[in-house]
Parts: sequence; structure tokens; C-alpha cells
Amino acid sequence: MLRHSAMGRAALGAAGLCANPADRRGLDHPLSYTLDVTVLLFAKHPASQPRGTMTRPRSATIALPDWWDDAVPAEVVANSPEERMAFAIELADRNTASGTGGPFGAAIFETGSGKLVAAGVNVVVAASMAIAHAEMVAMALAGVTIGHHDLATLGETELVATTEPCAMCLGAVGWSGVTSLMCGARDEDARAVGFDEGAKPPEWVADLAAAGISVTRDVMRTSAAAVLIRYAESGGVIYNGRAALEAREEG
Ligand code: AZG
Ligand code: ZN
Repeated sequence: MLRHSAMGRAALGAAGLCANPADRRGLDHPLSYTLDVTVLLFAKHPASQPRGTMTRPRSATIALPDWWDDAVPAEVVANSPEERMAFAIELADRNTASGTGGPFGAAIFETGSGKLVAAGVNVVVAASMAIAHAEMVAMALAGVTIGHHDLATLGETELVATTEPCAMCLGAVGWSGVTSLMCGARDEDARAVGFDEGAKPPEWVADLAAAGISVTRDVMRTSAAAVLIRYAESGGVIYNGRAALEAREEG
């Protein structure tokens, strides 16, 4: 059963997550999290800044959408694979229906207890950040939540991704410390609506297994793929890594 309660607020506060994205002074609104990621060098300025006035920011913010607090209460427990996947699909679906980002959701659970560690949705366009895929957001928030870069310090954890990870996220999975990965839609489902999932090693499932990360595929695949289709049919932005190549070919 999916269980929510009021715990976790203090842990998130202690982990340095800020309150309301519009109000980063403190934790007065503890259920609206932002994640500050320090950018080392030559960071692109947020799109909101006029061109020609580029500065060198020392941080970049991944702000989650306003509906986040309703969808992700302080404590979530999901025990079965379907409960975990349904939770992530709900996030992807809400992101799509609200127009706040791409049709992808992710969640990291403690494998044994079923407690949610962190979750994410795709906010690439809103955050002006190519790396803000659902899985990356969940992994980044998980690290900040536990105050450690390596999730293995929590023991066994499972990353649930509504669509199989793209090439970028696949790489990050191996560095995150998660011990298992559960996937909904296949990456061909994402490619079928126009997303570019990048060049992945053909044997990526076996490669992860060899690295100690077990993979379960096709959990609620039809429901997860339906979110991709809904997004495409509603005219959602299909951004992808081929844009630079296409611009070069056209120019
Ligand atoms: C994506 N694929 C996955 N799995 N997740 C995201 O957030 C993505 N964005 N673009 N392709
Ligand atoms: Zn990705």
C-alpha cells in the first residue's frame, strides 16, 4: 500500500533543500523544494537573462513545479513494483498535464522498507538545463536529502524510471550508488515519439548487472508509454540532443 505521513520534512531541511522556489531564505514553506547545484565554470546564464548580458553564475537551480507538494508528501512508502512505478508514472503524467516539463518521472526508494528517498520529473525546458532529466533530478535530490553523494550508504536502493534511462542518465546511474533499476517504457517508446535517448551500449542491462545493479524492465510499460504519447499528441516540446547537429546541417 502507498502510505504517506508527515516525516521527512526535518531531514530535507537538514539536507539544505530550500523552501518555496520564489523564497530561498529559509524553510518556512518546507514542502516546496529547490535544489541548488554549483556550476563550476562557464555556466550558461539562465534563459530569462537577456542575451548579451551573460554573467558567470556560481549556482544553478532545479526548481520543481508548484504541484510537487501535493504529489510528493513528506513520507511515501511503496512496497510492490507496481506501486513504485505507479507513483513515478503519476509524476510524469502530472508534469505532462500541467505543462511543466517532459513526460518522464523517476523515484528512488529504499528497497527493503519501500520508503521514498527522492523523486524527480523532467524540467529541462523550465530550468534551461539539458541535464534536468527526471532520473538526474531524482538522483541529485537523493544525494542532497541524505547528505552524501553515494546512495550506497543507505544500503539497497531502487531507482524507478518511467522510461528506460537515456545515455546520460544511464551513466549517472552507475555513479549514484543505487543497487537496482526498474523501468517502465522502453527507450524505443521514447524514440517513437521523437525523443533522442542517445547512444547506449547494446548490452547496457548486462553491463549494469555486472556492476552490481540489477535491472527490471517493462513494469507497467503500456501506462508509462501512454504518457509519452499523450505528451506528443498535446504538442509538448520534443527537445533532443540532435538539435546541434540539425542546426549545423541546416546552416
Ligand atoms: C529522456 N529519457 C528519460 N528516460 N528521462 C528523461 O527525463 C528524458 N528526457 N529526454 N529523454
Ligand atoms: Zn536521461
